[in-house]
Amino acid sequence: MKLYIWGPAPNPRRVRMFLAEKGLEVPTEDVGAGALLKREFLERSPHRLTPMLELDDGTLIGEAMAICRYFEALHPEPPLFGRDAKQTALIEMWERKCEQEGLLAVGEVFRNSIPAFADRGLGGFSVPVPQIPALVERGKLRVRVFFGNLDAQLAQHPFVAGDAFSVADITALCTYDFAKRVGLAPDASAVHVARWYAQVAARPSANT
Ligand SMILES: N[C@@H](CCC(=O)N[C@@H](CS)C(=O)NCC(=O)O)C(=O)O
Repeated sequence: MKLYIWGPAPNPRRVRMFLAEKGLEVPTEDVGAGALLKREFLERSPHRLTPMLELDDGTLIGEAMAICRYFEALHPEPPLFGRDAKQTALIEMWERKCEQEGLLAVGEVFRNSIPAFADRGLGGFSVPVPQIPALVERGKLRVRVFFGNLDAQLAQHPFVAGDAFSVADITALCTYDFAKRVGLAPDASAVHVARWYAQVAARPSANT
């Protein structure tokens, strides 16, 4: 088994944090080469994205949450996708919100503004995808709204999806740190996000 990652990129980091929370060690290879992925990896990977998990029988599993679910099924403790129907649904809802409204919004800013990603406005494409500067401002607006919604949720709950740490916190933390990298950390009024961040960033898994 091998996990393919790309340096500090947020999607592979979601899996690395998940594995650390589970106390699992999986052989890992960084297939990044600066702002590019190594040719050997791209030739073998149909979706051209990290993370990618390769099983011993050659099966390739992409998508961070699909990989996490694979390990959750094999190692259910501690549960990071919930224990009962209600928890599972809330975690699924918040994880998806954090990914779609948070992580993808930061990605929109990052991919459309960083010079090293010129002609790579979207990841996973083998053909040039131009950057669209107008998406940078829209992405910033989306990130601001996301952190506002997250703050309202964290005003009511200790963790993103309720009373327990879950994959929703992992995606939210990776989103927060990715946002910091592009100067989009929440402003000082997001006091509940700040309280939550101080707590989850201190977990050993956040050092991945
Ligand atoms: N939906 C995918 C997104 C994966 C993704 O966007 N990975 C980025 C790193 S964060 C990547 O490998 N991009 C390759 C590229 O830009 O060429 C997941 O959840 O794993």
